[in-house]
Amino acid sequence: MAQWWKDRVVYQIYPRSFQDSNGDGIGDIPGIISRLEELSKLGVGILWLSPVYCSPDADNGYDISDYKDIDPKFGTLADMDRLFQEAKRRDIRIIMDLVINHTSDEHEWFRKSRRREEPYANYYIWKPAKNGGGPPNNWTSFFMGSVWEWDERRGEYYLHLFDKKQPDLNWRNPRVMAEVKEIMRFWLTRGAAGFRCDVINVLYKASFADGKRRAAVCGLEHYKSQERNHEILREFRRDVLDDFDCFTVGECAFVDVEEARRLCDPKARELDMLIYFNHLEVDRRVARYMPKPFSAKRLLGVLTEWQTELDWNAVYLENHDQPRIVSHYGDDKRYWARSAKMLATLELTLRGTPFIYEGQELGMTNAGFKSIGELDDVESHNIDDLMHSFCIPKFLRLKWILLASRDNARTPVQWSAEENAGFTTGKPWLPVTANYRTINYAAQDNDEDSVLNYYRKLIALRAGNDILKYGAFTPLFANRRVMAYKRELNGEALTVMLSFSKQKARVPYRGSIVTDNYGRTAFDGILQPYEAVVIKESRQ
Ligand code: ISL
Ligand code: CA
Repeated sequence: MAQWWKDRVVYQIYPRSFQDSNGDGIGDIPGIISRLEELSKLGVGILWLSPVYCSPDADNGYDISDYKDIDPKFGTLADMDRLFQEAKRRDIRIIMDLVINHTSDEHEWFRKSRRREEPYANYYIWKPAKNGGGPPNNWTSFFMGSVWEWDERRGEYYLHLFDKKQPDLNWRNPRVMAEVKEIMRFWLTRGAAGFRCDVINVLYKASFADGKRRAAVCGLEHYKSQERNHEILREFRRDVLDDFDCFTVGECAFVDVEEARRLCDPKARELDMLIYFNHLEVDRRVARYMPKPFSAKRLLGVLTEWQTELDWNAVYLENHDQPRIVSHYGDDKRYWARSAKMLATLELTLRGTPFIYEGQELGMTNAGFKSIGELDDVESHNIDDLMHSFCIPKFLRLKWILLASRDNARTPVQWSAEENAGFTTGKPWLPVTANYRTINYAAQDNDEDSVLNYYRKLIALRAGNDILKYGAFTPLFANRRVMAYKRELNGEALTVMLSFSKQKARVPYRGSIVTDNYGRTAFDGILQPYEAVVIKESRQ
């Protein structure tokens, strides 16, 4: 069924790195408003804002201390209202980040919970020490180490799946449910068009027994996608979301297709679509920190499973937690522009709602960090400590972490060749990537052949093409370096061929060109390095 959130392309803004308006080195809401024209020109119809709520920034806003106010570094509620209005004028809708697995330890609820002050005493997951002072179980955090932190004041441990400054809410407490519903209503009434729901499949902890040892995240089986978690999502729909014209996209940790089918079942409507990770991990061993060689065949395998098993899903190649795609599956040196455009073709010819991350449309690259000291991200530092404790040598730790660090995607958007890439007149909170003098918006805006204009062209192509939006997906062929697939609707088909390699490759398909990143007008069956070709099948 057609829906506005299927027709449109989403653009993710990481507010602190998007555009600074007042010279403090931190991007802000007035900065976003000042760039709406550029976003409109790109052709995006929905913005997802990473958290802009009050936060002490232990995890850059994913630790919220007040859900109903804007952090002063980003602006005011009045600025946010103006952003909703200005975006609406350009027919752009906005979804907010809903982070409800945990809050900040500086949230008023937690400060009171710590003191056992009612009604907050049971808003979080508190447990007494076990066997003479030890933690309640062996679970490990997504950010390394135990999930349990001892609280002197309360004389109990509290649970945190992420940083110790991100205590998990207690989803057994009906008051927590009521609070969150009110928060959702607050933003939907102000103008939000839905939510990106942070780690939404781990809310409900069904038991606190020890976890299986040797799991990447120990304890997962006790809280991932529990029955009650599904119910909670249905309750959000019934009691809140159904009253508004909105959609949800849930970020789901360690999710597989089977679980995803259930979460996105159009009948149950727990989520409208979800964010999974497997397609970005085909060249990784343990989650994303240990590399192994890339294979286009493996990538097509993962994509095929997700494209065919779910009726609809989110499609993305970058976000604020992942390295830049051109540095990951592309080539950020000789074939930088070619490979950035090839990856654009991949994203915009799959079935689903495309999510483009700020700077992706410019082909922004990894940051080129040289030392751990340059990194801001809490996860990078924790993983470094953990690898250190396993005696992994420094040169390897450095190589792996600098390549995969979440900060690679968090450097400021490169708007121009001016100082600090036109992002700020002050000192940016995270340094601008050195290549901003050549890779930037101003240089690409009027260059017909630029990565930016290629994105504009493909977004427009998708908007006017029902095969690309709603056609069925069928894999055709893949090897280590190239892949081909087909999109088909009402007897019409488009074939997409992509090269992930510096070598030429022969493919067995022919037809008239719909789009191509080499600008050619006829296809001879040979893919050039990092070429992307979309053809309309010739009927022979
Ligand atoms: O589980 C993962 C991979 O399968 C992790 O990547 C996990 O889903 C991810 O770390 C969760 O990310 C989200 O919540 C975090 C926050 O730090 C991230 O920025 C956010 O996107 C805690 O709120
Ligand atoms: Ca600012």
